[in-house]
Amino acid sequence: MTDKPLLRVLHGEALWPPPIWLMRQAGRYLPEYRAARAQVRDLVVAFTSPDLATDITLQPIRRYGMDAAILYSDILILPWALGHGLEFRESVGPVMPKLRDQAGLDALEPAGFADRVAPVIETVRRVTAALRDHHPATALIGFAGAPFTVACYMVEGGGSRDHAEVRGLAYRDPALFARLIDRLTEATIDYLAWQAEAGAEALMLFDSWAGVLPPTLFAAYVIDPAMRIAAALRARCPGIPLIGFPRLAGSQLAGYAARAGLDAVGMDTATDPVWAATAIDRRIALQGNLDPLLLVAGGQALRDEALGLRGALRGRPHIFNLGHGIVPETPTDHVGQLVDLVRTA
Ligand code: 1CP
Repeated sequence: MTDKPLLRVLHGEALWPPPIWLMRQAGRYLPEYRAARAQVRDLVVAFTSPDLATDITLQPIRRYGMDAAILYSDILILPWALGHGLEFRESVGPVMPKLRDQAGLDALEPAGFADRVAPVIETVRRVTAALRDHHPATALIGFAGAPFTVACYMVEGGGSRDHAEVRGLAYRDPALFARLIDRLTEATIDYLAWQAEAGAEALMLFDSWAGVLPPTLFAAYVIDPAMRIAAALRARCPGIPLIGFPRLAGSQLAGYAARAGLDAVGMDTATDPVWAATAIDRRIALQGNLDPLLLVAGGQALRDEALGLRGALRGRPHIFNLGHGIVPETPTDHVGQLVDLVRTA
């Protein structure tokens, strides 16, 4: 068994104080991250350079000693590795070809997938070794985008405000959309299993756009793929804890938690943790959900809300985190203050 606090909570223990890590903890708010990124402008290159990605993954651990490191990569590396083009444009975001028909699906190249993700798996190996030698209480979280969220970017050709194209395709051609989700589900299972085999100690599925779907599509494209991924990983990597984050799911978070077969679910900023604590079985750990903007504001508001959140979930398995990623404007001092505050008995 493990002594790492994050893993103990994922195995169902309620710890006081709770373990803490923060989504996007390796990112632009850190001066050392901006310095590392200045050397490699192309983000895809940064995500697939094991030396650089290992260093960036460890930056917040060196500075703050978080309970988890999260692999420095991106959810869009999976479609990129399936041969779907990807470019991160400065101040635009990700740009990809638009997958809208069978020809787009046929153009994917699953045969090259393992080779293209090999540098990411090498990063997992290196981070695992570095944590073992230098940060033995910190656990490594591997991750992937959930199939629906990855499909959003592939169908829209990048980020989107209303996700009209992806929902339109799901209604217009459900068979094609289901085939796309299937292909992504299969690739996600392999990708997460490879990360676990290389040393990742927990795996997280980011479904950032789950909340744009009505209940029928949510069941088919969010809950179903999560169930299939969880079942396959249970068979291939017994014992590895799984975290799901269907962002903006609202009350659908309860059904997701009940059916997906995961060890923990993430709460987004809008979720009431007291509601989640009653709506979700106690055997499923809750992760979240401080407003990232409080970490920008700092001061009394940050203290009150952080301690309120921590106290509200006392006695049940809870991993302290934000409700979404750290924003670049966040002062580095505030992050250190939050970690200290959450860890004060
Ligand atoms: O240097 C930079 O400009 C990098 C910005 C950045 C970073 C730090 C991007 C571009 N991706 C990442 C890393 C990243 N992305 C991680 C690493 C670990 C960490 O948390 O520290 C993770 C887990 C992600 C996941 C991710 N990427 C999600 C899911 C979580 C979420 O934020 O909702 C999503 C939606 C993306 C897509 C993405 N990556 C980057 C951009 C600009 C975008 C588009 C966002 C959008 O559509 O609004």
